[in-house]
Amino acid sequence: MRKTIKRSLSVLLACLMIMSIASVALADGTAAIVVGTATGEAGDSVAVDVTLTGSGITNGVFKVTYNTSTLTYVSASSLVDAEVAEISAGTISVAFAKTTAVTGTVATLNFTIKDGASAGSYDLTPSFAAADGNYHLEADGLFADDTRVADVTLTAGSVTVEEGETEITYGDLNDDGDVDTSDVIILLRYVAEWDGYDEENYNIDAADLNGDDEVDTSDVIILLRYVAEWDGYEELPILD
Ligand SMILES: [Ca+2]
Ligand SMILES: [Ca+2]
Repeated sequence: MRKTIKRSLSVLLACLMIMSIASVALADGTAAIVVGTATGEAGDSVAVDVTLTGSGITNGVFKVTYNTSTLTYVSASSLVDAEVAEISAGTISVAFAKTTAVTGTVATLNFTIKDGASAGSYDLTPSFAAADGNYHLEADGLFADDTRVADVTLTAGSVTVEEGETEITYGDLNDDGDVDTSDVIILLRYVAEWDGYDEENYNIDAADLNGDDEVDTSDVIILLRYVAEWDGYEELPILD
């Protein structure tokens, strides 16, 4: 049933596009398309609302572009049965047609933030190439006297990617997932200031095993005892 409705909507939209190319009447009205914002970390799902304001707008087609190296478009949900589709990598088309005026959230776009995405703010940009004919907002009824809205304000949104909390495995200086004698050797050499045994090559943040904000021989002793399975050294760090 829903499929049928969607298909009819597509046909209707196609007809409307042809009709609007044939006779373009510019309305005095104004409208705005605003893309919202969302925040998350790599791997998170985020949802961004696309809202429309304006008077008597019944149908339209516009695009939203996004950064494909940071986001993956997943799906869209819509309160107005808009047709939302990724028409090319990084470009989402939003089309809607109603017999009554549409205002508010036209679609909610769902993305996932790619693993390894760098922290920062990434724009979601609505575009509205009126000259192109396919992209337009119209007011005053679906079937007759459609008038194209001339003055559309577009406001970009964004997805802000935050730095994820990196979990520290205390004692694992070489980040191989194990805490063992190789980590003891690295820590000994770091404390003895051997060349190449530094923060650049090893996870020295994981080496402060007594929580005194220093990495020194007391931490070496704790790590040795942990690896040798001394009583009372079952879990790192050892804070007292
Ligand atoms: Ca290790
Ligand atoms: Ca320490």
